Amino acid sequence: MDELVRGLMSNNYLITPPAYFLLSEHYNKDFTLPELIKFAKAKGTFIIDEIIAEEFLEAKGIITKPKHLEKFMTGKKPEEQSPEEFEEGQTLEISEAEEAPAFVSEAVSEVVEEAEKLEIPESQEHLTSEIAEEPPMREIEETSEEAVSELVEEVETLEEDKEAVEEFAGEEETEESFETNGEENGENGEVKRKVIFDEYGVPLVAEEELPEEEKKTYSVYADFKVSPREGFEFIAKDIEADFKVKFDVRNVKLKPPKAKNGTTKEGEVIVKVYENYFKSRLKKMRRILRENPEVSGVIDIGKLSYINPEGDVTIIGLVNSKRETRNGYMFEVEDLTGIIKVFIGRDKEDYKKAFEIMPDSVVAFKGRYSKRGIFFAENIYLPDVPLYKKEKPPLEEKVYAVLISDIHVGSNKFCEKAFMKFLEWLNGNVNTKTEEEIVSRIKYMIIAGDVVDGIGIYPGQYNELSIPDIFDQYEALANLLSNVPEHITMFIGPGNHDAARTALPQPEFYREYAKPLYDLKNAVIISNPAVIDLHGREFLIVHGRGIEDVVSYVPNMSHHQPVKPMVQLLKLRHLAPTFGGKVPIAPDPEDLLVIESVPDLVQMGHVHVLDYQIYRGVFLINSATWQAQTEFQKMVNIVPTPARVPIIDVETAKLRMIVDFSKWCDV
Ligand code: D5M
Ligand code: FE
Ligand code: ZN
Repeated sequence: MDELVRGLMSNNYLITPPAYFLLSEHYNKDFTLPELIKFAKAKGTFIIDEIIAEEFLEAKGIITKPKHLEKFMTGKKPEEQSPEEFEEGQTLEISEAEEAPAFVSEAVSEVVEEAEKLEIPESQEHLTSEIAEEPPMREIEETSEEAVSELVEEVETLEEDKEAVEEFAGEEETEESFETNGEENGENGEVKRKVIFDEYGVPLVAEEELPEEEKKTYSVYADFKVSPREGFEFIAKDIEADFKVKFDVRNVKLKPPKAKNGTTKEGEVIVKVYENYFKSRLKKMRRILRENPEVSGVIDIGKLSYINPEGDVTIIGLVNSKRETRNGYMFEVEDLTGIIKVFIGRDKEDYKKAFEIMPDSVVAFKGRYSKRGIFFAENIYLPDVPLYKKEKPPLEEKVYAVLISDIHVGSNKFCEKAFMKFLEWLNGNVNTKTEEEIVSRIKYMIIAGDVVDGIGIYPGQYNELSIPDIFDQYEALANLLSNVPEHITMFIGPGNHDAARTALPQPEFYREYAKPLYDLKNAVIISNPAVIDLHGREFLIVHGRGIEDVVSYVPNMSHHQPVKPMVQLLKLRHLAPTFGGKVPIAPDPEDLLVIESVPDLVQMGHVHVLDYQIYRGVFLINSATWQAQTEFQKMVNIVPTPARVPIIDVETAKLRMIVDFSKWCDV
């Protein structure tokens, strides 16, 4: 075995083949093993993948520009950006990403040019004198002055950004942190390791220092078997199944942009990909917004200067940035024809809607264009859903669906006893007549992601795993789910803890890991997101990481009441609007996270709290979890509500009952 791989493995680190490819030629020449290990440890990972490898080589000064996307976009990985940092740098980063993500340095020189133009006092005078020539409308004059000082402020912010970028470019201080003192102190309760070198200088770990967890013995529930209660009548057996997977990411044919000729640079293709992604978002959202009769007289941003300045017009655009000012909110809005600053004053009726606009969402503004290049908005229209929903024809028979998510099998906080009780309940072990009626008519079960706890999801997670092997986690889950009565069809989609692509959308579970799930007779694997049609009712199933971004960008939103941010996403008709926020989004040529058709029900999980609400006839529900509070959640004050099972009446697509198994959740 190769020395680098062997050295890493003996220290309990793994390396992916692409990372190996990048690192192997420099190993022992430009860096040593302890340096690499120290770097990975500082990053909180024990898997050295391509991204870590590139960052490492960059920190060592071996390569200059990392190749992977996030770096290309912002100079930082999104996870490394705190929300505050993001807000500061947003104007620069997002507008670049949106239009055509050029290298940041180019952006900076543009910004400097813009700054130079704007910093000349005459230009300010020029603007004010123009205002004076306009009809003496006090309100406009004030706002315009405001806008000017806005721009000056902005220039200052951008100057700061420039400094930040320069700092980043010259960043080499990581170098210092590479002294090899031979001793590694664990953080987050990790096992302390002493690096010992063998005669060839390869670090080794002494047998007795291997983490005790390695010797964990655990059950994968192979002998947990429940059979349907004798004599129990399962009416659902005789109800004909009526389901279709209406939308699944895997069924969308995506056409990746091609390099024009053999000499096209990889970077150009990437730029094209982002361009296409945002074009697709704009196109889809325009269609949705135009369904709103109030959104009329829509004009391209590029044509604003041709119109009569007296009349009201509407623009639809993607919001590159948003900043609160003394008198209102200032946005930078873009469509395929141009970019414009949009201002809405505090005195406007729709001012409050400005809070709901997340970066990169698409909205409509109605108002007046001033020739100085600022659009003064009177109204804001979010894409939203229609006020009323058409009733669907009744069903002949009552039929129910069970919604769950975030089972987290493999976590030592997985409520296995409660989950087993739930499986017994599904098999007819009920307590009341109502429960009997319900169980007998359950025909579907939907599982919205985080079905296992996964491996290496966050630093220190290893210590909270009861099943420290991803294959065994899926095996264990499949063993449990094999006890779901066969007449119940299960729809199972991935979440951020699953073996699946991290970036949204997530097409499916990686088959080599989750094979036992694919092998379940009555399971249908779905993507995240997916739309399922049950008896003519549309269920939008999403794991729900987008909730995190709403909580960080929109005021008065919290993890404790996840349905509010869910409503917000529905109003924006997008499952994760903000690019470069907490949630990584894959720049597919088509934006598959747009909520294109209005669902009857939206199910999400992820935040582990049961919560539900009807919004304009759409039933939104967060289906909580089967995991009790973890150490991490304790630290950040996330209080889960495990083992509550919502039962949905398919006919109304609304809640029929919540069954509580939490008294068995005593982990
Ligand atoms: O997410 C469970 C809950 O924990 C959800 O509310 C998000 C929160 N969570 C998880 N990881 C993080 C980090 N790294 N920062 C902040 N909040 C987090 P789950 O996906 O099940 O882990
Ligand atoms: Fe989860
Ligand atoms: Zn999750």
